[in-house]
Amino acid sequence: MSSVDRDRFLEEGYLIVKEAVPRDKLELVRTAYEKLVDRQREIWSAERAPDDPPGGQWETARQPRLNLTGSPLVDRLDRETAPAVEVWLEENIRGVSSTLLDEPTAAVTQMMMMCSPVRDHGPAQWHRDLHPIDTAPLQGYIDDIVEAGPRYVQWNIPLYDDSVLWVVPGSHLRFNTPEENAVMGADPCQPVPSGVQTHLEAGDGVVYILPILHWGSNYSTLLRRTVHGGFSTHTGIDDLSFIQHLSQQAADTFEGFVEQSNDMRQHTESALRAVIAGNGRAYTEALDGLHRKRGEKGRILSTVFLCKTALSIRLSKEPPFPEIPEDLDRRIRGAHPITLNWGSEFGDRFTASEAEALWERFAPLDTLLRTAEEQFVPGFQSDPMIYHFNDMPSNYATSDFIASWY
Ligand SMILES: O=C(O)CCC(=O)C(=O)O
Ligand SMILES: [Fe+2]
Repeated sequence: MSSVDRDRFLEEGYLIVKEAVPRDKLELVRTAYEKLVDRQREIWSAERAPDDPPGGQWETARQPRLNLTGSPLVDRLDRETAPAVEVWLEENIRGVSSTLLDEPTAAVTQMMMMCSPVRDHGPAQWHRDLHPIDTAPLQGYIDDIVEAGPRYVQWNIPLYDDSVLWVVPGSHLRFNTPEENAVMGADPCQPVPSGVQTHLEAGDGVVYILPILHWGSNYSTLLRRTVHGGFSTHTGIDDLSFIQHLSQQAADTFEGFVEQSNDMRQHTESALRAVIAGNGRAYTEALDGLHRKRGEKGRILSTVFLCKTALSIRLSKEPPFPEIPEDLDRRIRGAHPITLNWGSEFGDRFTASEAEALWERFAPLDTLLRTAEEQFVPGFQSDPMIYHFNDMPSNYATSDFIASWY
């Protein structure tokens, strides 16, 4: 494995890794992905809407994106295309991720590929991959990262030279500056002065910490085939039908990822049951099960994530309650395992009355996460909203959440 400067990664929020894909495997990986592009194009063409061009999304999307396991493409994986999956287990990708996460068994969360569009779409918008409405305010992430490092790391691994991505070094640990807000507020599709362009050679990777400000600077027709996804303590993949095509070792590794996720689901359920039972000690023990190395900052971030999980569980029961903004409703219905939202079936673990009791205990925290009036901060994956973008509830610790039950 390449030597990895974790301190620099934590400080700057990103790291370039040379030969993430070993040079002697690059051609094999390109061939596998190109076959998947062809298969995905067939799927998009068949799925196209009546008004779409013959190629469907391939022709209309700003950034056509393959999702290897979260779409019908999973059924089109086979021995020929297995290298597209197995590359995720390379030492310079998974091994490096383990070191950066300080987690011996880092799990692939999602496996995707970003492609160049058929016609020029120009620059996208600067953003953080963060939507606080259904996750947590930026300050919660910052404090958690400073305390014990990131819970999730994300990769771009171009199979052809790629200079599309820009980042703002260090922005994962702070709010936007007034200057950044002014520039992004005026036009989110232009360079910001604090930004740095990455220049990656084919097979190199850039790994970054999620709330970093970044920019897809040019979605032109220049050939782009950039592997994209991330690693965490558990995976978002639950359909393992594809592992039959992998080497035994790779198949075993993916089975391990799913076991890790099942454990995390169990810890999540235990934490929520402890809230229902009003057992503060069991609650903190369950949080320690989710992340043994994290302290109070980790616990309070997870508590905010669980507030959203509790809301999602409550909303899965009849009659749905409470009234929530449409954007929150849409997002909370989809699974988001890296923030402990396990999707709609997870609600089935709780009865309607448990869901109601659970939400009663989280509702005061939900109020603290809200703002008095709708407001907006540029650079998030969010429209104006009635939840805080940046600030966590002030002077509020896990002990205050527990104390609020009595
Ligand atoms: O195109 C890229 O490299 C960045 C993509 C991105 O930021 C996103 O889809 O969230
Ligand atoms: Fe992004």
